Amino acid sequence: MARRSEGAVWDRTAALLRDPYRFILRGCRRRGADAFATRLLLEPAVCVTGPHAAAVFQDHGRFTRHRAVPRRINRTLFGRGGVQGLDGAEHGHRKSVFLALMSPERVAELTALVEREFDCAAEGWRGRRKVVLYDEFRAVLTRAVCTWAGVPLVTADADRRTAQLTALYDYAARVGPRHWRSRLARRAAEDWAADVVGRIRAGRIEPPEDTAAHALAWHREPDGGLLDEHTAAVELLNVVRPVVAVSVYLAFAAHALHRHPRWRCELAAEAAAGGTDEAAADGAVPAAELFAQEVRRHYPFFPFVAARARHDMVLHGLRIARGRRVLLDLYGINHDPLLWEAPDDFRPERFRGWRWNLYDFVPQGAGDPATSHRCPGEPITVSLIKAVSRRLSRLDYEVPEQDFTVDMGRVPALPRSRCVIRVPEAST
Ligand code: MYR
Repeated sequence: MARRSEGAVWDRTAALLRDPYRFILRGCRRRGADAFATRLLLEPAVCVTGPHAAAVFQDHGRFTRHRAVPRRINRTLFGRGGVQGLDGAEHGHRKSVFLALMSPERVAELTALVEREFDCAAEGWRGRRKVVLYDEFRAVLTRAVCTWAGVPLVTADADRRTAQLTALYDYAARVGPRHWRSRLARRAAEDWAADVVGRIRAGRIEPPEDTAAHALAWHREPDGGLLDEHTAAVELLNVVRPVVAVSVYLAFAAHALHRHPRWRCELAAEAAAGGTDEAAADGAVPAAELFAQEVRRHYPFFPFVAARARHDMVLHGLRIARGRRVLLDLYGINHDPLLWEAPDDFRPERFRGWRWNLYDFVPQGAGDPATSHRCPGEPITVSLIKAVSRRLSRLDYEVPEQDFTVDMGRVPALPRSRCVIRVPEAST
């Protein structure tokens, strides 16, 4: 029998903000259910977890993304008019541009750019008293992704753009002055991206055809018209910003290499042997691949995603009214003991022989990336974690005393120290 969904009275926004990654899983466990009704942002809401809910959530006939994401997140992280808020055929058409930009060849080109920037940055780390890896990764990724995406970036502007792109995702879920910094950063970043789009359309710059800047400047909507300049800018940032946000995963990769030195040795040995991404002749998956996937499963990134019910429905025995905001737990699915053995342990070997499923390993969203809102950039994330982890594993560095605990009270979560290393002057 369906339970009523309107029972919750107290607003739980403060509890969600205190523990954003575990709020849904804990709420479900407390009730012994995979769904519960609550109240968030002063309106009734439903939280769901599990692969079944993840699959249902992707049905454009049952859920819409329209007005699903709170306004403050749209005004910072995503921007207005972007692909995240579209549904059905309109979403599929826009999403196809992003997928085309992320072919294996293009992912390899971005990886090579990141490796070059990493090597260049690492040269400058020698003898420095303190190297904060998360900050270094953000700068490396900004420079690489701008080149890759066809977005001109002069050296003098690199730090400012890195800070702006970071503020879009790093402060999006904050309240107070940080949130307003994120909003200001969005305005500045959109102006910057719109200027790039305008210059391309005016023939003043000509980035290669396979770049995001070119593709989005000339992308045609189903009605045959170009995107308006603002929307093209928002979508260009939807390519550039998430790549900079991969720095969060890279910081976690550094964290894992420190906490699990056996994997540092495995990766270093693989890199020394000229490790490639190809599975070995015997079908063995490279250690770097196992490691990268476990970094994405184990560490927190996106806590949950949001949609609104298109009509009244029952999900996991809970009645959900039309228009109700529904949050799908991502972190919880990746830590569900029914799906993962010892889910809180870091065990890359669990991915050996892993049978891929679109709904039970969901670090960057669930479902088929072509038809759902799952991030199309997962191959980029995996490739960059592998490349940087291999390089880090071979770098000669010391790890000074620091607070390595992961701050789960912020979104995105990060190691409190941001991962500090020291590279000796005469390292090899
Ligand atoms: C990106 O730039 O798209 C990836 C950034 C991921 C980390 C930021 C996560 C903020 C999530 C807010 C959750 C609100 C969802 C309704």
